[in-house]
Amino acid sequence: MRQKTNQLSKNYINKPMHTAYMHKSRSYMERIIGLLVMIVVASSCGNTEPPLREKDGFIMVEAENFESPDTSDVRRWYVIDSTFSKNIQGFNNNYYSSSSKGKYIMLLPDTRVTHDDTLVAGLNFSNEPGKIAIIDYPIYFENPGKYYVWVSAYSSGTEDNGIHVGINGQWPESGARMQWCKNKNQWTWESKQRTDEQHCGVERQIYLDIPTKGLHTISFSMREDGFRFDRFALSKEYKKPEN
Ligand SMILES: [Ca+2]
Ligand SMILES: [Ca+2]
Repeated sequence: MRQKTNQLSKNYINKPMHTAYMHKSRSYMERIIGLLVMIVVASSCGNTEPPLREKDGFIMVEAENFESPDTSDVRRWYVIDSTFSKNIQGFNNNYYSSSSKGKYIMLLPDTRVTHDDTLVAGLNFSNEPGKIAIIDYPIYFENPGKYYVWVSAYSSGTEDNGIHVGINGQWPESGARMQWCKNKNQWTWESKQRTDEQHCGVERQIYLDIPTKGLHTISFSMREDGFRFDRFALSKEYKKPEN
């Protein structure tokens, strides 16, 4: 016992050995810290979804994979699937089973269902893009240029069939007033722009210009509440996406 105590005191007062121990200890701590940093970086990478990527002039995106910068708006996009059970005005049916991946999004509440319901600009209708219920989709583009925007929507009336699309916080005229008229009560791909002359929309007028190779944010905003949105596609060709 005495011998051990003596040995400990000897080590304690033996400066070169003590310094060596400190160096060894610091080196060990540095390795631990380095390891912890690697674990944190690895886990954060694991939690980060890789960005959506355009390929060969085409990309298709599930609408339910949106990012929402503002959930406090007068209208909100709700993800509708087999588990949705909220009681919100205007939601009285569920079309998830026929939607892609069993999910779609819907703008609720829906207070203007028929033409006789009161239109309140800024509440259940917005002819101005980028004002209400904006949702974002960051997408990496290999090939910049002009892309037609196609959206698969489910319209069951005359007041649930309009939406706007924009890019990087800008809302160009070529993304305003996407419109659906035909094929009610089924998921329908469309790429038409409503105009004063053509209420059912004009082909080839809904498009976005992707300015550079790299990451850009594609956004949608409300035109009419009650809009049901399953997925969208950006395509250099004006061609209806295949289901
Ligand atoms: Ca509506
Ligand atoms: Ca979907």
